[in-house]
Amino acid sequence: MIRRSDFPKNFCFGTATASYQIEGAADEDGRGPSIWDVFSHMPGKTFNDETGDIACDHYHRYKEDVQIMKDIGLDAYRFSISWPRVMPDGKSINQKGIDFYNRLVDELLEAGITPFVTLYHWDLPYALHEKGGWLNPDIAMYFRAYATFMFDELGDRVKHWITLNEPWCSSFLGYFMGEHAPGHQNLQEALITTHNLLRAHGYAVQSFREEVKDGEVGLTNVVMKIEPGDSRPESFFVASLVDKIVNAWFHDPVIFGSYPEEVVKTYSEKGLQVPLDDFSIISNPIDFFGVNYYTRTLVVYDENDPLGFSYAQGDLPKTDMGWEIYPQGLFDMLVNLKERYRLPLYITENGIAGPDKVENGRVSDTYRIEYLEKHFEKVLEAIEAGVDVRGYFIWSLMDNFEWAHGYSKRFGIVYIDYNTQKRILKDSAMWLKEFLRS
Ligand code: GCO
Repeated sequence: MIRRSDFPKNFCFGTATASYQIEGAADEDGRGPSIWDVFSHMPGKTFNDETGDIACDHYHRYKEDVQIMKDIGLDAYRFSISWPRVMPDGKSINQKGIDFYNRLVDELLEAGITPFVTLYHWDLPYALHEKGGWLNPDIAMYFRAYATFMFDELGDRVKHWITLNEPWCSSFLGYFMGEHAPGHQNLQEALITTHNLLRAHGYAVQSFREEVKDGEVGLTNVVMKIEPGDSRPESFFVASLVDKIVNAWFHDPVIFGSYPEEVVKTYSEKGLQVPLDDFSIISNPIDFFGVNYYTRTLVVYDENDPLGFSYAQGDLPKTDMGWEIYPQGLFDMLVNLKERYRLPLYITENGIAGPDKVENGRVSDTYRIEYLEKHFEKVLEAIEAGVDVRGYFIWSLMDNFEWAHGYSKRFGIVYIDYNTQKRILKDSAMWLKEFLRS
């Protein structure tokens, strides 16, 4: 059995959340609307038309939530700042909004929990969206100003910062596949928004170096293990291309100052414009990559698809999201990232959604314990293989608003009864508590 003491001394275990998914209090204390407020209020965009208006009511219950983490014995907590809460129009300061994060940070520090702050987890102020949002190149400067403000306000106490969470989702799910806010379906826009996200990231890193001298800053990407879904050589070829489309596209510019050439060529051949400016900003040196890992993705050659591939179903056991459970992929990707980029890594998200129910006051999520244990083992193997992994954050602390899936997917180690806002520690949380003491 794996034990905490098998991990390096300074290795930190935490949980992760995101503002729009947990905070609620959407109209309170001067918060402005974000693209997710507007999107989730449009009929048909989310499961049962659910929204983050109330979510887990964390805005009011943060003390209880911090106490829960303290009881479990967690070292760290990764949360995100709601940009429209601190800057309702994207640029003017809302003191009550910043007060909330000050209280949260103080509460965490008092509980002995290290805060890891994500600046952008998808809730763009709607006022900025109306100015073109991520399509507008000026967005990078708005983001820099917002980031600078947050570094000034919290940088004395918060030493671990993540600029963006999963720019792939913001750009490709939001602007190409239409599943996420703002719901556009245009590949050219996805390429422009990716670039502006990366520029925003780079400017924020630049400001971080001026504002926070004794901290670290990084970027979190969703890291997908891409494998061919059949044995045709063409499928092997597209698997390698898709790996670069989803993974290297979001890492290479930050480290090498360029997009992977093969992908630039593929897009250009389709008549798409790939923005190629500002790489010196984008590649401002960072301190770590955050890795969000959930599953592998199978792709096969598809001559009818404009980019030549389609997704395939695998036959491994699946989670409630329909994602295959594949711990080996975490090990493989950690090793790949190490070899290609040579940066320290944090696993900033990993976890599983399942059909959790309260029975006699208990939630027995044995499958989640197994999932976590197997992934912990792979992290340890990666460390033993020489990968510099510094921490692991479970997605998520508590059940929450799972974007287009509304409240239908439960990822938490803490169960939320959405009628009463009661928090119930699932068996996985009890297991984790034991593990952290071991
Ligand atoms: C993501 C986001 C989280 C999700 C989680 C489960 O990776 O999509 O960072 O906000 O809730 O990943 O899908």
